Amino acid sequence: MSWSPDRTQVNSWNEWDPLRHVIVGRATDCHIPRPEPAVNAKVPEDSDMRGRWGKRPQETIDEGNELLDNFAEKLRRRGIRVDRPEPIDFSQPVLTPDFETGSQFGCMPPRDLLLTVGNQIVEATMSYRCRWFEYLCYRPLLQRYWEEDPEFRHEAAPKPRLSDRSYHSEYLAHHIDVDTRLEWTRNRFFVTTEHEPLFDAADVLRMGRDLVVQHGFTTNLKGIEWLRRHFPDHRVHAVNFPGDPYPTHIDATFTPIRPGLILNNPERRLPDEQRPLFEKNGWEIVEAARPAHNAPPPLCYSSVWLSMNVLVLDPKTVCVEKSEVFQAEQLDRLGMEVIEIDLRGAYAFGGGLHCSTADVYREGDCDDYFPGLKDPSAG
Ligand code: DAV
Repeated sequence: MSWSPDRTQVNSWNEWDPLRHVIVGRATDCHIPRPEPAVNAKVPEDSDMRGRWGKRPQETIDEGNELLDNFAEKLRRRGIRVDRPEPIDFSQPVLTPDFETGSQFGCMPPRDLLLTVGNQIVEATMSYRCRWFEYLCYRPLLQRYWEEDPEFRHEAAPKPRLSDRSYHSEYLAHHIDVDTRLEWTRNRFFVTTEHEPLFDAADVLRMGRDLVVQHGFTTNLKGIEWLRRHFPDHRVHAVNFPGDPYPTHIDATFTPIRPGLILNNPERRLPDEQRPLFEKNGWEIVEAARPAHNAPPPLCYSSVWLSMNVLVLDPKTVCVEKSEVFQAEQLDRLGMEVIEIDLRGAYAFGGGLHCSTADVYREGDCDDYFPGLKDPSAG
C-alpha cells in the first residue's frame, strides 16, 4: 500500500528505504542516572560523568531541545511526518519488587527503545534500571497509531526483573583498566548475564528478512533468542565487535547505508569469521572515516564515533552531523547526497541522528538482501 500523509500506517523493514514518518526524541528533563550496574559499565573511567547524577543543567537541555526541534523541522520540510514523545517526570524514582533507583533517564533516543519491524513496533526490554519506565513517554504515540492503523501491532517484550542476578559483579569494580575491558569484551564477558532476555532496540539492524543484532552490554544471547522466536519469518544473526571496550548499541559501529554498502568502525572491526555472511551476499564492508573530534562533548555517554550515527532518508540521501566533515566527505564520495544537521549539542542526552529517531514508516516491503541464505520459513 502506498504512503499518504493523511493516514497513519506503521511499516519499516530496513534502515534505508524512503523515510516518510519518524519519531524524534526530546531532551526535556533529562537526568544523569545514579550509579547502577549497567550504567557504570558504560561510563568510561575518565569521564566527567563519574560520580555525578541528577538533572542535567537546564541551559544544556534548552540547547539540546532547540537542536532536536530544528532537526524535526528540517525533516518536516522534506515532507516527512515527525512525531515527538511526551516526557514524564524523570526525577521520580523507579521502584519494583527487585530494585530501586533514585531517578530516571529521559526520552531523547527513541531508537534505543522502539524496534520497528514491518507493521510492528516492539518496546525493548532495556537493561538500565533507570530506563525501566521510559516506554511511558512513547505510549501516547503508540496508542494513537494503534487507534488509527488497524494493521499496527503494538508489542512489548517481557519486562525484565533487573535484579543483581542480571549483572556480572566484576563490572562493579571501581576501576577497570581498558586492557581488561578489551579482554573481557573480546571473550564476550559483558556486564549483563544470561539470567533473563535483555535487549535494546538500538542493537538491532533491520535489513529486510535479516536482523543483525549486536551481542554486548545491552543485549544478551537470550535477548537475541527472544527476537528469533518473536520474528519467525526473519533470519536473526548475532554479531560482536571485539575492539569496543563499552559495546552498547550497534549504530556507531556498523551502519548500513543502502543495499550492498555498510560502514564499519575501524576500531571495532567485524571479526573475520563473521564477515562472509555479508561479503558472500554482495555486501561491501567499508571502513568508516575518522571522527572529526578527539573527545565527546561534556557529560556524554557516547564515544566520538557518533560520527557514524547517520540517518538515511533514502538510498541516495543521508543526514550527517554538521561538524562530522570527514564522515560527510566519505558519504559524498560513496555517491550519497549529504544533508548537514547540527546536533552535537544534543549528543549528551543519548546519541546522534540515528539514536534520536525511530522509524514509523519507510516505503517498501520485506525484501531479501542475503539471497545466498536459505529461506527463514524453510526451518
Ligand atoms: O560509540 O558510544 C553510541 C551509540 C548510542 N546509541 C558509542 C555508541
